[in-house]
Amino acid sequence: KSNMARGNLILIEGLDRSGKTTQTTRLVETLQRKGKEVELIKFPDRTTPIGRLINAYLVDKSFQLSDQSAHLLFSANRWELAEQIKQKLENGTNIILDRYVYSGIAYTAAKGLDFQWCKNCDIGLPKPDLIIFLNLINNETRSGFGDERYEIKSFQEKVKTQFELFFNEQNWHTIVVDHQTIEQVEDKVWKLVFPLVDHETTTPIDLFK
Ligand code: FDM
Repeated sequence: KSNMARGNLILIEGLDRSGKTTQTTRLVETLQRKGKEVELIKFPDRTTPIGRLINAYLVDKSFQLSDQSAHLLFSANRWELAEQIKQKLENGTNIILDRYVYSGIAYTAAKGLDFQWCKNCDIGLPKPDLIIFLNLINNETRSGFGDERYEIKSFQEKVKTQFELFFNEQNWHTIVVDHQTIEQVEDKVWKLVFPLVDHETTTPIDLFK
């Protein structure tokens, strides 16, 4: 069984308003058109019991939760789905993730918590075969912040600084999205994804360390 082709785990990360959701949706559609088995998983998954707590925390700024507790909930939300993700990959399904451990770490570390502490609870989760970070050099040009807890420009700047600490991470690719059309970004995403899905992946699923 270990020699059988498995699905690829592909992550699209980025700041708010960087186009993650548009790009993950388009990528899934493209893969489906090419006849590939593919599924989209968005974190936080707000539909699980833990996800509903996270949703309440994000939409209601009077919802009281320590930064540590909030962080652990986001991580627990990933662990809830970890076994299912592994199973699906092993059955040959490609999984596209919209946010994952790097968002988890960057958003909490931006509040001033210890970076390594932030990483610890995610150690052992399946590690993406490809990480695409949609970078916004200047988020001045993009309007449309909502009013969830983290949708404040000054905080987004801090989050970006934390994301930058991952730029040398293995499998990490950054796409600058400023002044680019959706189609131009989509094309760059596809150039990274294509080589992966074009051949059979047989290496074991790596774990986040
Ligand atoms: N977020 C997301 C975190 O703070 N930690 C996490 O582990 C994850 C996955 O939740 F502000 C933040 C990032 C964002 C918010 O995300 C909700 P979406 O993508 O806007 O739903």
